[in-house]
Amino acid sequence: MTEQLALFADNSSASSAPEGLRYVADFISSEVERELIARITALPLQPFQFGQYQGKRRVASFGFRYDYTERRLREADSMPDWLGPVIEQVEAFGGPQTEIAQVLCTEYDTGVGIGWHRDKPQFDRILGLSLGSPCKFRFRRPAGDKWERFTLEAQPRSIYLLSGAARQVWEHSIPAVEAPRYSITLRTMRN
Ligand SMILES: O=C(O)CCC(=O)C(=O)O
Repeated sequence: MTEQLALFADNSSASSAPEGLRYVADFISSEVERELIARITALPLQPFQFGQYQGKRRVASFGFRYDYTERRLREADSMPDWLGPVIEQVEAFGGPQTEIAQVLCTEYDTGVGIGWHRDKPQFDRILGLSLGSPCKFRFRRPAGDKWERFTLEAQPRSIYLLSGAARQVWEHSIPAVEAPRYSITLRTMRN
C-alpha cells in the first residue's frame, strides 16, 4: 500500500489538500476488490432514500442508518461476517480513535454521482474504500464569496480518511462516474 500524502500535488486539481484528509492507493488487492464487489452486488441494495426523494445510487447500511424523514439514526442490520476483515484492516489504518460502528455499501452505476454534503454530525471519522473504477472525489469550502476547491482522483482499491477540517468544514461530492463504481464507507460515532 502506498501512502500518497506527498503525491496530492500530482494527483489533484489544486495545490493544497484539506487538513485531515489521508489517501492511500492499493490499500487492498485486486482479488479482495473482486470479492468485495461480488459481496456488494449480492446485497439487497435499495435506492438511496432521503425523505420523499430517491437518489440514483443504491445502498445497504449496517450497524446504523440515517433516517432522513425522522432526522435521526436508526439501528440497521448487524455487520455481515464478510465485512470483518475489511473493518479490521480499516481500523488498523485509522489508528486508536477508529472504532467502526456504521458501514454503508454503495453502488454507482455509470452516470451516477453524489451531491455536495458533509456527513451527518452523529458520525465522527469517515473512511472510504473505492472499488471498480476511479472517481473525482471533490472537496469545497467557503473562501470569502467563492469556494476553495480540491479534487482527489480516488483510484479503485484505495482508501481515504476524512477527519479534522476535511470532515467538519469541507463538503465533498462525486460527479457522475464513467464506469460502475462501488464504495464501502466506514464511520465511527461522535462521542
Ligand atoms: O462513495 C464514496 O466514496 C462517498 C460516499 C459518501 O460521501 C456518502 O455516502 O456520504
